Amino acid sequence: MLELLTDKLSKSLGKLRQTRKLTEKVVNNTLREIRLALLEADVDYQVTKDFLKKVRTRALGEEVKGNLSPADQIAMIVYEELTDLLGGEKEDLKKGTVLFVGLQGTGKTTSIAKIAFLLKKKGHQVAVSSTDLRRPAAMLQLERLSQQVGVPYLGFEGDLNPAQIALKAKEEAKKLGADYLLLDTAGRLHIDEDLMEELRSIKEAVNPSEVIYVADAMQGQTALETARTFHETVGITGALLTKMDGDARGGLALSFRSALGIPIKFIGVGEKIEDLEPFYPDRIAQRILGLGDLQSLVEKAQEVIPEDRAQHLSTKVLAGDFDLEDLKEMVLMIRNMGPLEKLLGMIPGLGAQLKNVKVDESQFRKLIAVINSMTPEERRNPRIINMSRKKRIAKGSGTSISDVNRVLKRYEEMRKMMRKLKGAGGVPMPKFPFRI
Ligand SMILES: Nc1nc2c(ncn2[C@@H]2O[C@H](COP(=O)(O)OP(=O)(O)O)[C@@H](O)[C@H]2O)c(=O)[nH]1
Ligand SMILES: [Mg+2]
Repeated sequence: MLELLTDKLSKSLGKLRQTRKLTEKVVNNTLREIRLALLEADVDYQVTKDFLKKVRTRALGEEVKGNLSPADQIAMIVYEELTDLLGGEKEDLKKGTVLFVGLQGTGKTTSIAKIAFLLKKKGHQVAVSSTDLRRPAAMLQLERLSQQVGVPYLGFEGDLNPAQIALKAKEEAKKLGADYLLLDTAGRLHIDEDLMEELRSIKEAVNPSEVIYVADAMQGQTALETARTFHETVGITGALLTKMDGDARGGLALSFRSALGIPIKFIGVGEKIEDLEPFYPDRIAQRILGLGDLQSLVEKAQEVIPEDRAQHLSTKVLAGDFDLEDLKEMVLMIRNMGPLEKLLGMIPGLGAQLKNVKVDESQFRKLIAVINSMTPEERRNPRIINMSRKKRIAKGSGTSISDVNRVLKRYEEMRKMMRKLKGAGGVPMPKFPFRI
């Protein structure tokens, strides 16, 4: 997700590291590179133009904050403006009847199941229903998915039209005491008046709390025009971008809010039920700048490991105080969380390096073996690990001295990153580790 942009932006901001002063020339050069990166990532032309204008004004006009280097200063401005571009604050899904609309195959039905799963995990009462009468299999698909998630699917016998189904579902959901009714609708390959009329009638029947437009991120900018038509004819309150796992460019995610004034509420990052993330503009901006997404990682961790361990670990991590024992626990925990490539991208400083890197399981086994062969004292205080200790550890773990060195280096890099994170707490904004 967004790898292309991350790669280009962190390279161009990285070049500034040598610069002592933000002259107009330096700013212009950097902005030219950022412009190319954005356009290449398929970000809307006008959105790119407006964005750069804001960054430029601030870069040339603002006093340098605290003791930030020029590189950090620009990175901070780009970070803040990116966050703003992406929508600023995270927006929750309003309780009530939520209508999902969009073209066929964009991922509406799948996403409804994913959201039901997410909301249920948070303790909400969720029900789902479908008004998609066009394809016989469509309702069955949602019914099956709802069974998988464990939320009620509201289906009705008889000859009902989509608006009637929607209304009945709303009444039924109310009886069940559901906080959310997620309503699926039919799609089309292209926009047509029939579909718009159908969606309007459903909307009128149930007066939804939200109308979520589902778009396939891989379609890039063409999806903006389609979304605009949906917005003008049906009215949209939020967007869900699917298939972000496949789109390295991410132009739609960056353009959507600014071009249409509609917040993105979720992104789909895979085909499985758990492959959905709430959309946090600041965290996405951090990821785009190659700063990782520690917060999401910690949250994911909390889902799979006991609460007290999670608490312990995240406190230590965020306090910049963690040892090899913690590193081991973190790695073991990460392995229990799912596809490694996805998770490692969230670790600050690792995202950009991971491009095209296939995670090598054997490296992780080695890391665990090496740490296991250390004494408790060595794990707490790796500085005491001298050559003879390294030899012993390598022998004990069936690895080599260079493997031991690699583990210690990884640890040192992470510790530095964590320390910066802690240090960033002293600077008013932003609260993330600058890698540049
Ligand atoms: N890789 C990936 N595939 C997705 C995502 N969301 C949906 N899909 C796939 O897209 C296809 C169409 O999804 P579906 O929910 O049936 O689309 P609908 O016609 O809009 O209801 C299915 O094969 C889904 O598994 C996503 O975030 N990532
Ligand atoms: Mg469907």
